[in-house]
Amino acid sequence: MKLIGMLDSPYVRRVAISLDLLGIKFEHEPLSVFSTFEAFSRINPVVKAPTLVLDDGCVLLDSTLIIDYFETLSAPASKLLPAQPQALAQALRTLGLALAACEKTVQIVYEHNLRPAEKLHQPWVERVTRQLLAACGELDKQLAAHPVSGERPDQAAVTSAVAWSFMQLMLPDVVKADDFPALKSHAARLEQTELFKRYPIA
Ligand SMILES: N[C@@H](CCC(=O)N[C@@H](CS)C(=O)NCC(=O)O)C(=O)O
Repeated sequence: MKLIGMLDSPYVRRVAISLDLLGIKFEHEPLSVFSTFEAFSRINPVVKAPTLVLDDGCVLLDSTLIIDYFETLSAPASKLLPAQPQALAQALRTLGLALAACEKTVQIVYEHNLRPAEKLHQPWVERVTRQLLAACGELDKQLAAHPVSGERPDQAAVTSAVAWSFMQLMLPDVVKADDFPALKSHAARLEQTELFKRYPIA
């Protein structure tokens, strides 16, 4: 089984860390959706990271769907999402906020890096920035109200930390670390673990 994509993508990184937590062995091929577009397209013509090639050749895409596939196959004690409905709803809310923050960060980065400067659409950047900061604010409150404890992080904990590190790598001047203390300390704690260090963001 092969995971395709670079670890500076929060989507690729959350899949790598989740597979590791679930005890799934995989090979990692760090192809870029930009600098190695052609090589990537030979594996997945849609060129989306992450792409996961199963042993039978089936090609999966989208981090949430890839993780869901392995979560479904996992024994109850190994799962990364809680089974109890109230706890599940809280975990999914955390995840939704973290994924929205990733999406908005990617949109801002692409707006700046992929468009010619004169084509940058400032009202769009402002709208997306507002959405990004709202997602971070809600996520910070969510983590403060539902702190993650224990040795083994769950899916919400992994994805929140991965999302935060991605935002700090890409947009530290937009998402100011000290404005989101719960998120900052949560990510700092997980980034120090051997698990996270095995999949460095850069
Ligand atoms: N919802 C998707 C988002 C994946 C995504 O947008 N990945 C970026 C890399 S961070 C990508 O493939 N960009 C290239 C493109 O969209 O053309 C997921 O969770 O996997």
